[in-house]
Amino acid sequence: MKRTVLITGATSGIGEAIAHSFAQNGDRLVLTGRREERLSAVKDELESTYQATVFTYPMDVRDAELVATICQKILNEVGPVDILVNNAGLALGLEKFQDYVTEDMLTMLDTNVRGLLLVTRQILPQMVEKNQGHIINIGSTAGIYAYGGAAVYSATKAAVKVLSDGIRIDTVATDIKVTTVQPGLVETDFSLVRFHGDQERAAQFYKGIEALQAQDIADIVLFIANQPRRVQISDITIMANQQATGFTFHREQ
Ligand code: NDP
Ligand code: 8X3
Repeated sequence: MKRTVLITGATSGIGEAIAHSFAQNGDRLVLTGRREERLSAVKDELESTYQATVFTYPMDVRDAELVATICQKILNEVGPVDILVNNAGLALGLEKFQDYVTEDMLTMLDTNVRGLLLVTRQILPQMVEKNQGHIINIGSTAGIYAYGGAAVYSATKAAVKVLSDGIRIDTVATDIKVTTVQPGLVETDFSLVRFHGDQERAAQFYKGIEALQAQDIADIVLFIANQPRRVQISDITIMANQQATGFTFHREQ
């Protein structure tokens, strides 16, 4: 049966790849993100490639009022959400905590933590009402292993894991599943965003490393969502082959 899958941050990278996987699987998609033209482009591609049903709603997850309005609009116009993938997120900067730009710290916190809980707070009640649903939160290996220059990013991703665990406890008497997906190094626009659009620095970062691809994570997310009712994958960590912890990896010279 077709499910309705709401994905935050579906305009690029992992979120976009997840949209492809669910579309190919025959599910209905509700895509959000800030860049409207990217949302339209992804929708067009999914419709033409998979004949998928796709709805798009531009949304900045940091804006509490907007999130409430858009989520209620989605529930009214599209109907109940079966699977929520909280993927929108970012790292900004890679400096020692004492040197960090305060605004960058707050943007990470607002997007990765506040945004995730604002969206989930809007969508979860109708799942509870239906006694069914799946929340898939994109954490990171950074949430398990802190690394230099990433104290705040790592803390936001640790918070994602703990929020998932807490929500799983609060919904334990229901059929709702909660999963944290913790990817390691994935080659997307992540580093370009982290380095404030510095293309050379972003490309340099992946040099000599066979990083994971967004589709690798998307395949795993679909696998998680396609388990039978009795199976709940609570957490999963996926590293690149030459990655040992969050930021310990082997680089070919
Ligand atoms: P991308 O930069 O390619 O994608 C980030 C997505 O998040 C975009 O679609 C962007 O959309 C969206 N986003 C960012 N800020 C906001 C906001 N305020 N409101 C709504 N959407 C927002 O990076 P990735 O695909 O790599 O990142 C996706 C997730 O995966 C993030 O949570 C990231 O932390 C996590 N992750 C990434 C890893 C990696 O190595 N790449 C590894 C582990 C986890 P738009 O700009 O249109 O709003
Ligand atoms: C992103 C993965 O290792 O670049 O969450 O921090 S890493």
